Amino acid sequence: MNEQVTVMENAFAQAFGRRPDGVWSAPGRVNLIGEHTDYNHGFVLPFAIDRRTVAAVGLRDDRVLRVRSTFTDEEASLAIDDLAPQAMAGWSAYVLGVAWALADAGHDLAGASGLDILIDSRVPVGAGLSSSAAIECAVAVAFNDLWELDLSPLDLARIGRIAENKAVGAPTGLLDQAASMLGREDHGVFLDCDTEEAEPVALHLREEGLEILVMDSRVEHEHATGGYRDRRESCEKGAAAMGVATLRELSEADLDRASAVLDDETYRRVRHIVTENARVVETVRTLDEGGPRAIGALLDASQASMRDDFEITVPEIDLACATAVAHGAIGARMTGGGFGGSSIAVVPADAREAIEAAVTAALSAAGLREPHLFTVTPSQGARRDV
Ligand code: GAF
Repeated sequence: MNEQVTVMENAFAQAFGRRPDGVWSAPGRVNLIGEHTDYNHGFVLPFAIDRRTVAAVGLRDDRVLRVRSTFTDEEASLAIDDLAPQAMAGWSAYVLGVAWALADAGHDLAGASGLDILIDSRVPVGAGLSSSAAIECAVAVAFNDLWELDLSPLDLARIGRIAENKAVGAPTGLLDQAASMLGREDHGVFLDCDTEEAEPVALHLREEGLEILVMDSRVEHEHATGGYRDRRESCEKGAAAMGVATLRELSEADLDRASAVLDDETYRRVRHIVTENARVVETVRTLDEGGPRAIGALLDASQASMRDDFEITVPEIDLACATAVAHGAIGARMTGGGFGGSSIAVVPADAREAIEAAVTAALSAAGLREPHLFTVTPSQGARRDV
C-alpha cells in the first residue's frame, strides 16, 4: 500500500473516529497534445500522472454526505435528498457535484447511504494538471463502489464532466476526466471526443531515455470564467459560420474557405482547432512508427498554434518552452486550458538538469516568475486502493 493511502487511513480515523470503509484515488493529468479540441468533438492524447488525489470514505447510517479535506478546515455537509448545484459552494462542489451529477444522469440514489469523505490531494492546484478532475474521479469511483452503481470508467468520466460543467460551472470537455479515469502506466489515452472511444497508446518514454518535465508557470488560471469560455464561444461562432455542427467536421482543406468567410480572429481560432486535431492524429501515428523522439516538431507546432492562433499562452510559458527546446528538449508545449498553468517538455534524462537550469535562468533574466519544475510519469488511472 502506498504511503499517501496509509496516511489517509489514519487521518480518516482521526477526523471521524473510525476506520474508513475504503480508500480510492485518481490522478491529475498532462495533455501530451490536443488542446481545446475536446469540446469541439476532436482528438486528444493525455496521460494520467503519478500525482494523485485520495478519498477515504466511510458509510454512515443516515443520508448525509459530510466532506472534509487535509488542505482546509472547511467542512461541507449536505443530505443526498438536498443535492442541487446551488446548494454547493467552494471546493466541496467537486465532491458533492459528482453525487448530484449521478442523480442528474438518472442513477437511482434512493437506497444510497450517507458518507463521511476525507480528501487529500498531491495534484498541484492551479497548475493546469486537473486537480479538479482528480477529485471528481476519486469520489466517482468511491460512489460507484459503495453505492453499487456498476458504471464503467468512461461513464464515470462523463459523470465527472457533468459535475464540472453544471455544479462547478466550468464549460469544459471530457479530456481531464477521461485521462484521470482511463490512464495506464507508460501509456497515453487517445480519445476521440466525438465517438468517445478511447485507446491506450504506448509512449515508450523510459525505453528511449526520455522524461516529461513539467514547467509550472505559477500563473494561476480559472476555467469557469474569462478566456476559456471566450475561446469556446469563438469556436461555436466559427462552426456556425462555416455551416458545421462542430469544428471536428472541418479539415485543413477547408481552411481557405474559412479564411474567406470568417473574421481574422475567428479564423485563427478555427485554424488552431483544425490543425491541432491533425497534429494529435499524427502524433499517435508517429509514436507508433518512430517513437517519442520523433514527435518534437508536432509538440512545437502545437505550442506555436496555441501562442499565435488560439492565443492562450502567457509569456512565462512561451519562454520556458523556447528555452527548453533550445537546450536539448525533444519538444515543448503548454498543456491544459491555458492562461497560465504548466507547459511540458519531453527531455532526454541526461539533459534534464541542464534544461532546468537554463529555463530557470531565462525566466529570471526576463524578470518573469520563477517556475516550479518537476517530472511526471504516465501512470494508472482512478482505482480502489484499499
Ligand atoms: C481544460 C478543460 F477542462 C479540458 O476540458 C480541455 O478543454 C482543456 O482545458 C484544453 O484542452 O483542462
